[in-house]
Amino acid sequence: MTPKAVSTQPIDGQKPGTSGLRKKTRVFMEPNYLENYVQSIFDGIGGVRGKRLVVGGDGRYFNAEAIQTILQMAAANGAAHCWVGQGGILSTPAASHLIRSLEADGGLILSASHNPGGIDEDFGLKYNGPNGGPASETVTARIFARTREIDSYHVVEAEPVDLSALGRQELAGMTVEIVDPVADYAALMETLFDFDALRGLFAGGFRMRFDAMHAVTGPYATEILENRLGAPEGTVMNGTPLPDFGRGHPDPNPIWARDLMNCMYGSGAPDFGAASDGDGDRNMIVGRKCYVSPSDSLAVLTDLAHLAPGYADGLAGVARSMPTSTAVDRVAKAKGFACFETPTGWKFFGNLLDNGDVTLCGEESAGTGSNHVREKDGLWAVLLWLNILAATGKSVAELMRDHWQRYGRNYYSRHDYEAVDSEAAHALMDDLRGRLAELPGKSFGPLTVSEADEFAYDDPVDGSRAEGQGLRIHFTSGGRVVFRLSGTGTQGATLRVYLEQLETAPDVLDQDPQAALSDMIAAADEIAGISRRTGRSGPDVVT
Ligand code: VG1
Ligand code: CO
Repeated sequence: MTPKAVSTQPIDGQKPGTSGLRKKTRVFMEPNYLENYVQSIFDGIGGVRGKRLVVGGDGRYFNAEAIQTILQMAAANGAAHCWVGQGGILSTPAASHLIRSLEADGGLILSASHNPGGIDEDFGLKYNGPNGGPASETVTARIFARTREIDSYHVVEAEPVDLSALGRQELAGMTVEIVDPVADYAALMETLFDFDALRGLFAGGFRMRFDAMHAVTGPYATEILENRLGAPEGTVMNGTPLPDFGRGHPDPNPIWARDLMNCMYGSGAPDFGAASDGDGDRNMIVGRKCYVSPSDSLAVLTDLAHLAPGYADGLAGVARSMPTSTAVDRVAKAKGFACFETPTGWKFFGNLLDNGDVTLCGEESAGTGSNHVREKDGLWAVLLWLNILAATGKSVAELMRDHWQRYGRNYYSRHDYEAVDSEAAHALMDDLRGRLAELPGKSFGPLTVSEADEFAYDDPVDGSRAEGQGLRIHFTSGGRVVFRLSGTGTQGATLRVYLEQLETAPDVLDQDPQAALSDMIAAADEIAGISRRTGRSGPDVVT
């Protein structure tokens, strides 16, 4: 089992996107593809000799095989110790927690998150640093640079590790330790939330459905909600992780979590519904006949987090990604703490969290989290909602009504145009970028542009700058539309159009968001020529 060096050549396109490298599974399975990328990660972080790493993934097709390769390469590169979730399973937030609590040097997380899984679907891999968070852009740039010049990788030929057996094994001088993927994470949740109150809630007849979408949160939700909190068996739907997620899209939104939506809007709906994504870092919240948009969820949690023991002292500040609605900004203002605006992707929250500037963070894409880990965390958000419901005794619909009455309502929607011809999508963005300066003062239907720019972010902690983070058109009405291209897709380009309009008049707080935003939807199409350039008559996904 002596390590050997295998010669290789750079492979095009191994550039990490919003959240690591995502490609079609078959691409990851091509000769040397995974190996090149793993060696580039190791080289990009200055080698792994003597280091201790956490490894795990969301259980999708190719998860276990890829873990064996990673372990054989970590051993060959001199790593001292790898902790692996049993069966190769670790949710993204659980991996983040393990890196932090074990004081590991970092971790490799295998997931393409909300993208479907299977041999003809998607696979992904990302590196998280010693703070438990996704690598910064400086580090991913170094990793990418290595993929452009790599000429060999190191691997040991060895029998596969038994991923099912808890405890320590040895692999060519490296210790592999298989750990329970759920236990430490569940224990962390017990320190943040009032589990007695939550047990009381379920004992009192409160009913919920949690849709794990056949993805990684199944075992976590079953242990926490059913075993520890006493929710009835069957509370967790689709709770067994499957390599192809039951052929579904493990993306918790009203389109892909249709069964849950039908249940929550049907007769005899339970009190509360929630869903998570492939790797367990996203959350969808829905009350009885009341879907909560992720941006609103962030605002409500920011307003009421102090009702949970882990946040009883209040929040240091909050952060949201730029396209996320400004609902949370008004809560922060009312409470007197800072609200930061960052580019899309959790990696941009890391410095603010490490520096103690913010306690809660969120994205419009159903990501919410706090300083307990350095990733967004689906089940955490569900438990915080449950804690707030228990503490207030109110329903989701009542909480939303209270919130909008007090702060106004940011009507919000995201329209996605998926698998668009890449050239057409880039031409749309390039053309719009070129016209930004001439837009102010122009009218589109009843809307007049007040400002237009391209978002760039200067990190207040390390001074780094991220440019080209989305085109923003503000209107004199106070509303805005944002255009950006996705950095997680694997086919063509995905155009995301984010629409937002604040309403404060008490009699207009109950509209359908698509109706409330109809003028802006028309204006967005006119401004960017979406249908003309993409050949699409409407978006593929509306959230
Ligand atoms: C999307 C979301 C972004 C999220 C990212 C990773 O990125 O918009 O908010 O952080 O996915 O989430 P993009 O570049 O496709 O818009 V996950 O749950 O994939 O780790
Ligand atoms: Co995810």
